Amino acid sequence: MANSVYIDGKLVPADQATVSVFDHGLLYGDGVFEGIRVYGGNVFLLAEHVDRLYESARSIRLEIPISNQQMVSAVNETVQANGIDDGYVRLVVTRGSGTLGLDIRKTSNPIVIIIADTITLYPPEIYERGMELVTAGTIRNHPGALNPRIKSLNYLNNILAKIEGTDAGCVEALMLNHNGEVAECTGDNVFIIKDGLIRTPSTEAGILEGITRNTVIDLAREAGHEVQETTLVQEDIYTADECFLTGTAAEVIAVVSLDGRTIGDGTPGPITRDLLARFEALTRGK
Ligand code: PXG
Repeated sequence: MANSVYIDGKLVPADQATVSVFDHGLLYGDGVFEGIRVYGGNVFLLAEHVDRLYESARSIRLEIPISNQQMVSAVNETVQANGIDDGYVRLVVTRGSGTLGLDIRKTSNPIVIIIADTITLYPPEIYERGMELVTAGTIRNHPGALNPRIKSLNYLNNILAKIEGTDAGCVEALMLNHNGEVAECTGDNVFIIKDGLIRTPSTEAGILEGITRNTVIDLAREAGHEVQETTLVQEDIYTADECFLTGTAAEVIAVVSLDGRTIGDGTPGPITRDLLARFEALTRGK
């Protein structure tokens, strides 16, 4: 466990880092968060994650009490204080405590929390053999209700889909949008490869615009691949040559079946493995 946690402007021992039961982050899921990787003591794409945090906050009309630059410094300070070399940062901003009731004007003092810890990964055999996926019956939030581009503390939509996945013996689940198109997984973006062309749902599908997704798109284009952001349906995944997921926790991971249907030859494909190698070279200097 982390030994010190940044909360409300200070680093405090982890067991003393507490929030009020009247915090609207707890009472209503009213707040935003980020999950960021640390590789070799460096916080990976910290500026991009902090920018996305401030954008999420702006979308829910939450004013973060410190500047973007102060946030960057506080994250680095917390990582150093915990001696994290390879690990994970959880950044949380809650609405702060207030009276019962939804009115944000009755809250005060948004709370900034930074936890720097180690990370639990999917088991190594899933990386070697590839992941099996099922499609969840729970559809991704309609962008007109709670836009998936906002990384809010309200993650029940994803949790309900994840339960369907784990009930089916999978570690992730595919989520469709309100139009029945492929959106994303519960905590990962999805890509397919067909006839050498790499395709991924566009942000219009109602997804979180993953930072790993954008990094992998750049890496793929640098390697000379064509990448299309487009509409995908389940059938495109069933008939793909390769499929993989991207995310801060998972990095790049092959998908070998969806709903019991084998994708390609049922093993992690060559382009997926090449992109994973490029991602590892970028993050670990391999
Ligand atoms: N879609 C959703 C819904 C996510 O929550 C991604 C895609 C991938 O985005 P990034 O930017 O990570 O490539 C996510 C990321 C956590 C945690 O603590 C959640 C995520 C990432 C890291 C930690 O639950 N979700």
